[in-house]
Amino acid sequence: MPLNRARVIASALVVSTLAFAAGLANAGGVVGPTETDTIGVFNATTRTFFFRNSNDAGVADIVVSFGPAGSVPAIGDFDANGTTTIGVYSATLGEFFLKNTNTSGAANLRFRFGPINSTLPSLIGNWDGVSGDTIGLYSPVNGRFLLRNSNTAGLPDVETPFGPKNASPALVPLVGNWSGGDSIDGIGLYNPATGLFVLKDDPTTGGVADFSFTFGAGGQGYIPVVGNWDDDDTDNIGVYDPATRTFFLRTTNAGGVADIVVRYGPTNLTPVAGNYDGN
Ligand SMILES: [Ca+2]
Ligand SMILES: [Ca+2]
Ligand SMILES: [Ca+2]
Ligand SMILES: [Ca+2]
Repeated sequence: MPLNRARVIASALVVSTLAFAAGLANAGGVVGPTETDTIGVFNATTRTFFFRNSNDAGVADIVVSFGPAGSVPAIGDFDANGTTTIGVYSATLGEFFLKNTNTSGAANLRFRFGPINSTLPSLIGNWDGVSGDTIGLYSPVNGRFLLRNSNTAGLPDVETPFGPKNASPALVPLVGNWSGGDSIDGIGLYNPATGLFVLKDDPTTGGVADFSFTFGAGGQGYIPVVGNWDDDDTDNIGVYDPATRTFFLRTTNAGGVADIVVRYGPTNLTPVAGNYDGN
């Protein structure tokens, strides 16, 4: 089984006006056999998640509304039972709202982390390899990942420097188990201007990236996504084009053409990915 679940960290909804560059193959999508991460979208206006249990076109398998106005997705496997469930981060409140089922209702976990009226993108990942996914924040100004190993209020357990400080344009933080072999999620950064992904396996130490490659054209408003699309033990990357509601997914952490191309949902939503059905 895959050693980890996927998360999507893109907090900002970026609008693209250009279609994806030619050259990406295998349109139509591929459905993984088991334990596969699959696509979803989040409507920020209504705070509604639309999860699909296969990486192909079709209607949502799970529709659930959750979270206060202004929230961004913060989904994960918080109870370590193999299923990805809903969660949101409210930058205004500086609070995470996490739930262990994909059903509406009150959060199972609600707590403060970081500043109120925050400008920091939120993160969800398994930083210590035990007890499921927990929270974090990325500080663009300091170029640091602020990671906490429990879903409770408190200070970061780890502050990891990775990537430049104050990059312009702002880099988008990523979380994924890039190399497998354990259940620890690594960190990463995506440059929306160039399409450069830089990925690091160890989330707790600074240093050079383990993977560095470009995927997809830069400057098109694409939003990165992370998931285990092919049911091996590694998470891989992809990009979502909000203008054409298209996911371009890659099953290796290297440059090249998309292995899976799926159009899903309305245009201009926020992409997410996870193992919603535990299969
Ligand atoms: Ca779960
Ligand atoms: Ca953990
Ligand atoms: Ca994979
Ligand atoms: Ca699945």
